[in-house]
Amino acid sequence: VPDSRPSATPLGLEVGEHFHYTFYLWMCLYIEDYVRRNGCLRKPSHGLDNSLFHIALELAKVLGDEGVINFEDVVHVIMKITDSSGYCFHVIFAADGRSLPECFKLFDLFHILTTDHQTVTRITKEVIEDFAAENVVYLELRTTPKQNESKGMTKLSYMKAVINGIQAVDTVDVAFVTSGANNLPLSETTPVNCISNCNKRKKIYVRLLLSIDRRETTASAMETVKLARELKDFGVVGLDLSGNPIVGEWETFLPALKHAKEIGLPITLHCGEVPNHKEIKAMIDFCPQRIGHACFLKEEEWTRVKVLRIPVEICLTSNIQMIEHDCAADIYKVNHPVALCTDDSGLFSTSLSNEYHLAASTFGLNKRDMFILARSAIQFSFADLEVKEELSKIFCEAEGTLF
Ligand code: 6MZ
Repeated sequence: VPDSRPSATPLGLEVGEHFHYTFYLWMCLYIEDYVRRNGCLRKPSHGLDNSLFHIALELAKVLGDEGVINFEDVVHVIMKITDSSGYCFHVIFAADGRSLPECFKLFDLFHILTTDHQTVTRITKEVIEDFAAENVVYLELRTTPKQNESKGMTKLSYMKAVINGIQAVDTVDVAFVTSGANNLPLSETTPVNCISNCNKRKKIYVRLLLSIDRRETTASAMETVKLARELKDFGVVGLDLSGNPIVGEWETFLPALKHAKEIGLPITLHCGEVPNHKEIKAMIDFCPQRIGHACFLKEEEWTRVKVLRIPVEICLTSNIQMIEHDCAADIYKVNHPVALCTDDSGLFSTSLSNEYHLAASTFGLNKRDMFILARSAIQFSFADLEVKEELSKIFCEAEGTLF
């Protein structure tokens, strides 16, 4: 599928000018690989894969209409593997055994399909509604502010789109903005303390972490830290370092992360997703408020994490499927501070309930153990004291009805 159009790289991603060819090709390769390993396509076990499929299709259609991609090529791939019995495109998004490079290719695809203001707003809204539908009461949502000249997008306008998405949620009450919002550079956004249509609805606290992608430069990382500070009153409570763990050097992000520390922004680091022990050591020395994944820590590195009591974000599905490593069992057993997280619930075809289900079966937890696990995460959240107290009250009330 030769691409005669000019460079179509809305995010400056590494896909280059032949991206629609790449897009087509690796989707096919993935399907073939899947079929080779599993002998067949399989039906989705739940709705998630399918909805992701529909959204991907829908977004591809919009990009097709705009001439950014050739929609027919994408549809062709989709239709080719859709038969009358309902086997469908979900196979591309079924996370079974997807390797680390494959996952990051998929992230790149999602960025191509999703990075315009309108879509960012929509996805933010839907993600919150999905989590709230599972009775999640506090959501720390992380996202990478992106600059995309072809869409007139700056990191700030990207964040405006995210905030608009939070404010657009209408199926649940969202407790979001804290205070002082009027002085911030988001004049079009109407700050609210609680978006509420009626009294007896579900309520979810939403806070944001701004991610620095490991592909970024020092200056770009610094820009994200400054943005996080500016948006402190818009629910931004901290920073995250993420992205492909084999890309980028710790030293590139260190100045920005140090600055974040100096101005009092909590930090979580994706740490030890690959056995890069020089980096793992430097990350632990940095003493972040939390680390995520922590799959390839050596005994002595673990000892330091435990001594420093650095809480660990556990993403069971993501770790087992992407990193092919069960990192969590030991940490849980030694009573180290942990929080169960989903990673990207769409990409990993999971939900928080599913992660708790997995934790229960992996660690042999009963209902009370799971309750304690969920409640203990309150103290590791980056929310302010007031929110933590509110959350503790919610758990206290729930405890009375559950046990
Ligand atoms: C490393 C991860 C990740 O850009 O849509 N991200 N980085 N490891 C992981 N799991 C093993 N899961 C997600 O958020 C998606 C971005 O989050 C990072 C990736 O950089 C991905 O591009 P946005 O906000």
